[in-house]
Amino acid sequence: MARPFETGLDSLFTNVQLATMAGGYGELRDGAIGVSDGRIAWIGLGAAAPPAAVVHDGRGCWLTPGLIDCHTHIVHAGNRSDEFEARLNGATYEDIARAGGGIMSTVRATRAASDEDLLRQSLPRIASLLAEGVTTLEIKSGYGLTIKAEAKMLRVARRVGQVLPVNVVTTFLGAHALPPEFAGRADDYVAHICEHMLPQLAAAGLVDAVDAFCERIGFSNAQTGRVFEAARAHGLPVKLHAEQLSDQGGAELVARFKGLSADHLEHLGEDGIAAMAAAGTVAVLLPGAYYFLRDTTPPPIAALRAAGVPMAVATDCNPGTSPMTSLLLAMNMACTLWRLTPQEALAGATIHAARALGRAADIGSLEVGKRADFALWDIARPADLSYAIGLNPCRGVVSAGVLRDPVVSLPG
Ligand code: DI6
Ligand code: FE
Repeated sequence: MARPFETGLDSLFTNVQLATMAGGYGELRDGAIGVSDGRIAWIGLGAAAPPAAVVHDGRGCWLTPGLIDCHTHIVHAGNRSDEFEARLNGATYEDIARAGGGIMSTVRATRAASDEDLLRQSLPRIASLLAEGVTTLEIKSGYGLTIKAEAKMLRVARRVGQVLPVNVVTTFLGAHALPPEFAGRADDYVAHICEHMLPQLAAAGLVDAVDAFCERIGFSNAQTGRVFEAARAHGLPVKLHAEQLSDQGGAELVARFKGLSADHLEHLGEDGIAAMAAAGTVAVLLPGAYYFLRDTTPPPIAALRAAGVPMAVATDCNPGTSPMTSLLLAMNMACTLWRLTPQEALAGATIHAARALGRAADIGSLEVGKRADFALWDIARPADLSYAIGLNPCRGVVSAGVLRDPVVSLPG
């Protein structure tokens, strides 16, 4: 069907204040942004805008790139409020993990759930993110730990992107914990990951990137390296849960593989920072886990900043260490707990998050040619997004050029 204005735009969002985040941060007052074929086709002053088939009045709202949550375990079954209580009564996260709870308790619940059940339990959490302007979401596996159950998690993650207006990026996290079937045989499990799990899941088109938990209660530096070699053999990018509870040299390892990101980083040292800076590996900051575990060692923010390492901010939404479904809250925590500036926090949830997913050419900033993913906010200044706690000022979301209400209705 011919469009009404063959030479014009499909749609124009006018009367908006743009925080473009192009090159880090940029503002354009009294701006407008035009969309054609789901892509940004024009950006400029409203007064100079070309004709469009549909014009949306932004009523003076701020318009930012759609937010990107670049690190989540949001597809999982069950919850662990019992462990939250146990920790409040004195147990530590590592005690609970060693006693067979922790990640393994979510593995049991996730293995037992059907595809439909897993989707149904995960959708309300995802809807909570979408209500705050999230347009791209990374979802990790890692609570299945068998080929069948990891495939189920990744299938459900892909399905999320079909039933809700969100762009989903999947990450295979088979090396999250040692499953009981391989108790005492971690090296055998790593071999199983490399020789069977990853090849089959990658062949099924379920894997966009590969991650591991490099930690005393996870996998060693050498074991993680083997997983990364396998990822490289399949042409898949890598990222890593690194230096969360102790310094395992994970950041240097993932940098050596030119990894997309090293995540958590509370115990990151100078060598890791230098390696990340040289490799262009993004630091993904996860203040929700730090807060929820009452950690007291902050990641070396000032040193990362000084070294020019891009910093992303994400929820780490998971039932054990960060049952958080608000990216705005993660931004606030990154500022209050770790002294990021609000501009850094916004870059962390947009352009740097895009880079942590290897998608910076396509999303994360308002630039001609990128996907038309925006969020519209009833705020006076962009810093308000990191400042308010518990207020959701999102007034509209545009996903691939299509305007929707922040609140999405769930299927079924
Ligand atoms: N680090 C984390 O914070 C999450 N996974 C990881 O490797 C925690 C996962 C959980 O406790 O369920
Ligand atoms: Fe995580």
